[in-house]
Amino acid sequence: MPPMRSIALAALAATSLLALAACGGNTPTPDASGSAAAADGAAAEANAPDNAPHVSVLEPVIKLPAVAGNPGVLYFTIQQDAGKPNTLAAVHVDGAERAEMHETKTENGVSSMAPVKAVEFSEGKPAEFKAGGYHVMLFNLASTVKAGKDVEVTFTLANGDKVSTFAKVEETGAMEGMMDHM
Ligand SMILES: [Cu+2]
Repeated sequence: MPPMRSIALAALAATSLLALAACGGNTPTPDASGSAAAADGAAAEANAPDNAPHVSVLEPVIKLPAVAGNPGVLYFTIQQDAGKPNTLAAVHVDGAERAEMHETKTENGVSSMAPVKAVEFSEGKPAEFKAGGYHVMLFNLASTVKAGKDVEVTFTLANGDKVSTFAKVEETGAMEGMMDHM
């Protein structure tokens, strides 16, 4: 009896479609909230161990280049109040295409600077990034990085921990700029 069978199949198919439609209508709400909650939980878990314990960054300031188009520079002090010594391995600055740690050295009255890959600091021995020593050079600054703004800076330690803060953006005097980066 083929006709009967077709009807039965059609009925079955219709039931399945209804069931699917019902599911389709119902599932998105619990699914979406469920996955959002899961994502929040995962983000919180992923972030917590990343925050470097006992490490803080003092007085971060970005100096704009005296001549537009030249690199800017980031100064700060990174310190810790407890725990094992740390190593600063990388710096990221929002709005800078590239941020490089440099060290300026003066030998026989001649200053030169070279990139450095890591700078150590420990309890009681902060690493100071300032004119004439360590500094972070900022290449290809976006137009959003301008005097008076606060720009997010993220410091990555060799162990993978991170510290984020905001640096104040300031103009650089012409002489100051020339002395820092001949
Ligand atoms: Cu430099």
